[in-house]
Amino acid sequence: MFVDRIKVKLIAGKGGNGIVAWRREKYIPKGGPYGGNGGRGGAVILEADHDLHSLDVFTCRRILRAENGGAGGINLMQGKTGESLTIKVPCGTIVKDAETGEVLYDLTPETPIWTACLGGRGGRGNASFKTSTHQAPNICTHGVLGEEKEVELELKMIADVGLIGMPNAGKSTLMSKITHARVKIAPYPFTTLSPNLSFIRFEDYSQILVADIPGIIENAHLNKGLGISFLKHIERTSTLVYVLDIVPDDGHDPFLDYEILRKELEAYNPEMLAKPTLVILNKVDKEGAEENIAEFRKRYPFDPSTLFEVSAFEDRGLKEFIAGLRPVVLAK
Ligand SMILES: Nc1nc2c(ncn2[C@@H]2O[C@H](COP(=O)(O)OP(=O)(O)OP(=O)(O)O)[C@@H](O)[C@H]2O)c(=O)[nH]1
Ligand SMILES: [Mg+2]
Repeated sequence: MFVDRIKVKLIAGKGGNGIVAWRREKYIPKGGPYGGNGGRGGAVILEADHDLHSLDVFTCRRILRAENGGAGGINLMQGKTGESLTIKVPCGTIVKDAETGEVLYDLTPETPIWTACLGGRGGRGNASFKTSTHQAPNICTHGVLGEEKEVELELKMIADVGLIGMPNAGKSTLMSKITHARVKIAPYPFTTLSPNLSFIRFEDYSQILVADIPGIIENAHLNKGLGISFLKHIERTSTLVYVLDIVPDDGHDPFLDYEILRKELEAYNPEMLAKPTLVILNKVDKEGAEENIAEFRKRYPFDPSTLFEVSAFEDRGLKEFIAGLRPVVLAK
């Protein structure tokens, strides 16, 4: 399961209690109050991490709790400060109030750390209540509860590039050839059921994160097929790559696929059409590909630098595609 939004509860540590104690030493009669203060509870801190790309880990960690402060001790001992809990999340995670949806914080490379919940203060031991007129206070206070927040973590961007196409267009095959991802490929629709993410790595150590997104069909924006969640995923990639089967097995018009995909994106959010876009005409090894390619080029006069003839299966045209993709992504 690829998780790009999830609700979690953050609980900072409770402050430790103060205690009542008395100094008892030989030759020091009426030693006075000697109970220490409790320690502060640990805070919950969120930290952006470049190496993380999904929120999957939180599916089995819904409640994230920092350590409580320790109670004060005798002999004026201060309680132990609770350890803070630092939670690593992908760069570009937005933290929202789970109920109101209000954005509480945006974890970006410029603002990578947020103290989400402060730990509770420790309680006071009886020694801290001693005054000139009240020499033997018999009171102490409890530690305060730590702050608590129910938040929704959401990834603003899931990848640099989103592969969009009809089911069975060859997106996963392409993904398996241009990245090191091992993904499921099969000759039937809806093989991919949740996005796969992986990198194209370059010799200079730069990289492009690619998302292989499940197939989109007509009326996906009305939640048909695997529905709207994948349009949401596409919305959260910065460059779009249409993958079209140039000779569909059932003989339908391949140009229709392109039209449908565009319409679905537009119906969901017209701003998606403004994203940098490349088109892959896949399966050019199939019979009849040449005529369809010529027809496609005639109907849609794409800039040649954005249209690629590829056979993901036979490893054709992939180098050219990656070379064309790189400057587009880097320009973002
Ligand atoms: N002839 C040919 N077949 C291909 C090519 N690329 C993929 N295929 C085949 O097309 C079928 C579907 O490939 P997938 O990569 O699973 O397609 P997908 O777009 O990921 O499909 P969904 O996950 O269902 O959306 C498989 O049988 C692939 O072997 C190609 O370039 N040429
Ligand atoms: Mg697939």
